[in-house]
Parts: sequence; structure tokens; C-alpha cells
Amino acid sequence: MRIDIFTLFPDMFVGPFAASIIKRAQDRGLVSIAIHNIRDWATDKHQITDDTPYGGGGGMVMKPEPIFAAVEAVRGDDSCPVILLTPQGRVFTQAVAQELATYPRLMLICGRYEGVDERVREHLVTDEISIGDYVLSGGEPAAIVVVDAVVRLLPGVLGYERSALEDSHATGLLEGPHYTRPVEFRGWRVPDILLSGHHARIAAWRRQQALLRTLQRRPDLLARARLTPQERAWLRNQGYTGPFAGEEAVNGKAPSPFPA
Ligand code: JAH
Repeated sequence: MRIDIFTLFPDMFVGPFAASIIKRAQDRGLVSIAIHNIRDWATDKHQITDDTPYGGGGGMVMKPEPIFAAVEAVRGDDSCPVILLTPQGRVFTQAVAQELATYPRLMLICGRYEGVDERVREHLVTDEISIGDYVLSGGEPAAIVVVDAVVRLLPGVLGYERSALEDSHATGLLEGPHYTRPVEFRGWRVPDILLSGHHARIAAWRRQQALLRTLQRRPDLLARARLTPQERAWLRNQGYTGPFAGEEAVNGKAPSPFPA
């Protein structure tokens, strides 16, 4: 996969992309990431990339010409998703990351100031993504989050020690507790079941812990998780009253099985 990022602050990407999984993926040729400074495509003497908003009001808006010039020059004749990171976009989830990971090429545009001229959204951008409901100073941290989540899904990026399929949010559940040596730390012992060597019982305990932790911290996730009928019944017993996948809620109630 090739990823092109358009930004006024290219320095913000240097550290995050020069370490850990993303660095390894680039070194192995599994992804090629290019950072482009939008300012390089400004044509005036002062290389201006922003201007005051028509209609008045405070702040500045990113001008369309340098963004169009940058994206069109780098894209060439290719067609690929051109994604704007913005609080107005669809919310980024593991499902969106999986979708983006299927493309051979992505372009990410990072806005700044009050945002970008609307003609960029209307005539250049193909997709708008938000990583959550909070205010950032610009789209750069969101672009780093999107790149991290997508790159680790590319074939060959993760080692065998951990498949992307086992990840929390790929299962639709939070993970339960993890322990490593020592078996006793400051008087706190590792649960005996994990030392028992009974692999099937350990797997069942871990699944139960994942269900319990999801119920306690993110019960909203249970509505979409893949659960057996036995697991659904057990969660009801633990006090879960919400919906499960396949049970279509109507006005907050389960639908009547009888025709109206
Ligand atoms: C801030 C342009 N979803 C988080 C997010 C993404 C982008 C921005 N803010 C929050 C942002 C200023 C200018 C984009």
C-alpha cells in the first residue's frame, strides 16, 4: 500500500512513523508513506495557504488552490480515496480501518485553522473521517491514528505472535486481564487457572473475563459482538438488558414475533 499525507506540519509525522510497527512495515516494503507539505504548492511569493473567510467572522480558512495542486500533482492519473480528517466525518472504527486496508493507495488531507474551503470537500475529497468527538488543533494526530490502525492490518505486518483477527474490536469484545512473571508480586498472585495447564479451561476463563469486562466497561459493544446463545444467556444472568446482534430493537423493545 502507498499512503500520501498532505499537511502544513510535516514534522508532526516524523517521530510516529520512525518507530515500532509502522517503521518495520516501511522497512519491509509493505507500505510506503510520503508526507507532502501543502505549502510547497502555494504559488505566491509568501507561499500563503490560508485566507480570511468570506462573509466575515474570525479565524482563517485553508485556500483551495494549493490543496488541489498538491493532491493532483502527487496522484497523477491514479484514482484512489482522498480522505479529509475532520470532526464532521464518519466515525473511524475497526470496520472502517478494514475497509481502508483493502485499497492499494490512500491519500489523507490534514486540515488546520477553522478548516478547508468547502470546494475541497465537494470536488476533491471522496471520504471524510473523524476519529472521535473532541477538538484537535488539526487533522495530523487523526491521520497518524488512521495510518497506524490501517497499516497493522496489511498482510505480513504483524508477526505470528499476534494475529489481527484476535485483536480486541476484531472479536467485538474488550480483552480480559493479562499476566506475566512473577507469579506473585507484592503479595498479588496470578489466578490459579492460568497456571493449571488446562488449555480448554483457560480459553473458557479468558472468554468469560472478556465478556465480563465488556459488560462492565463497554456494554454498548455487546450489541454488535459475535456471541453464542449460551454466552447471551450468561450475560443476561449477569444483568445485561441491552440488545444482541440479530435481535432488532423497535422503540427500545424486542419486536413482536406475531404479524400486526
Ligand atoms: C481540527 C481541522 N476527529 C478528530 C478531529 C479531526 C480533525 C480536527 N479536529 C478533530 C481538525 C482543526 C482543523 C481539523
